Amino acid sequence: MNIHGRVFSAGCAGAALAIALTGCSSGSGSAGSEAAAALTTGQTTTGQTPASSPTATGSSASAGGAGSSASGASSAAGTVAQAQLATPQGVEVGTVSFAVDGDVVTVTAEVEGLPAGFKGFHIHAIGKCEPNSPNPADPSKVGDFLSAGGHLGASAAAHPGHQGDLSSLEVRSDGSAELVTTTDAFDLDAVLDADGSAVMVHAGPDNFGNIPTRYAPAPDADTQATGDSGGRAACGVVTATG
Ligand SMILES: [Cu+2]
Repeated sequence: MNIHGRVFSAGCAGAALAIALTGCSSGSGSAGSEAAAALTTGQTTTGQTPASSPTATGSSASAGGAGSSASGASSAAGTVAQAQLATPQGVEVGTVSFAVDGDVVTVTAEVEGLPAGFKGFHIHAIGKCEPNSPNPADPSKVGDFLSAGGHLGASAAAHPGHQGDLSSLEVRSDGSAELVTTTDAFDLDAVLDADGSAVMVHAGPDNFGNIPTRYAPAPDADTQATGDSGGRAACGVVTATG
């Protein structure tokens, strides 16, 4: 409760701020929703819009509104790191902010312009968001954002026990989603390490390794590595905001 109030009330103190900042979901018809609608309108449902510039401009509300640089945007109080999410086509689709209180990291996501439904949402181990890139564990595999590697902490546990495993995004019918979740599974030093980290939104839902044995003997290696949430739909390199 406290977290929710802190995050949203801080970013929506007044009408002007509500226009400048995405994530002002406390009222109906927020600026964030309008931005989402505008972006969705300018984009196909699969996010394959070739004209990325106008769409990216339209999504600037998620980065703090007119005149704000992406790095200067802060959609959550106490933000110490942030990631700007974009599709493989370069269309900006939202912002993920990180705030720290003791051992607890609060992750706040504001997303728009994505297909509706639950989407797997993780921190991946390498701070690269490259379309059509090789999987570092198996360079013969090439695909969108594969160079971001596996989940943060994947070598130490099976999914959903990875440090980078997070609650899923639920994208609404208008293509937007908001998520505030907390974790003590990692600290920011692990995210902002030498090779960085990337926030990933997947194309499909995460099964969290929950495969009842009436379907299969046990989750297989792929499930334990990924949660089977499909392709990588949007990615953002995590950067410190100072
Ligand atoms: Cu992932």
